Amino acid sequence: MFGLKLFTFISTVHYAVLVQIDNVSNIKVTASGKCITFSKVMNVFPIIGQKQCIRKCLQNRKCKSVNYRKKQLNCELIAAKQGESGTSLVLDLECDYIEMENQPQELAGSCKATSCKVECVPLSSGKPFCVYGKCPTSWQLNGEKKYCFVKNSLKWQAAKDSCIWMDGYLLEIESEAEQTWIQNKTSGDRWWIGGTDEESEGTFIWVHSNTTLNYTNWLQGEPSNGDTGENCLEMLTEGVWNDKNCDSSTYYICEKKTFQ
Ligand SMILES: [Ca+2]
Ligand SMILES: [Ca+2]
Repeated sequence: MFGLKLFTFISTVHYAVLVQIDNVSNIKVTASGKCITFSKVMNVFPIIGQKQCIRKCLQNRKCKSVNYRKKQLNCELIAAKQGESGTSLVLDLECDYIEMENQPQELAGSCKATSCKVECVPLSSGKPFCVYGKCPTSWQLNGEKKYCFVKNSLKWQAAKDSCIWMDGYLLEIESEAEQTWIQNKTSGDRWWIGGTDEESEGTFIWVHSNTTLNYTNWLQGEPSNGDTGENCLEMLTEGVWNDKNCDSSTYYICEKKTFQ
């Protein structure tokens, strides 16, 4: 009798463990034999399992879907999903296309409910660890702020994302002193900074702080909202500001607090 009870107990525990594992493996392939094409693959991980591939995507806030290439065991993280502009789903028999909705979120481990801005890695201690990219040059110190001048031309939105990836934000100029310091570092080039009037035409805000502009340094006649509309803030070669089409590409400046 005792033996039977023990057996029942063990079976129940065993069953519970099985159910738990089974839940975690409950992956839903969105489209088997198809791959998504999108100009920007965020990351590629070679020779990893499908579940691991989904885990990598769930741990990255920008990742919306993956292409899993079954023959090479290759995993591509994609910052878009089917139906979004610039994407198309194409036939590829060796590929599984998988979106992140309805996947078992527990695959992300301690990174499940993280506040990491971009990528999170669960440590063996059980704590989540936020991973950030590096400034391609080096952060330059000025008082309580530091700045990264990136001489790589991007559209405004991509420049903004790139700064977040470095654990910073697109530059916000709040005083004449800050403007002067920046200007001495940048003359001769044009740079995106973090202001936009995309939400409400004519009302520029600093997008990271979500505040209106106190200090301004507009070129005379700007902002003009010229041509087909100009909603993003750039600093011109002489340091004065201009509103410009957000889809044009130019250098950019990231900022972060020194003790962040
Ligand atoms: Ca505008
Ligand atoms: Ca303008």
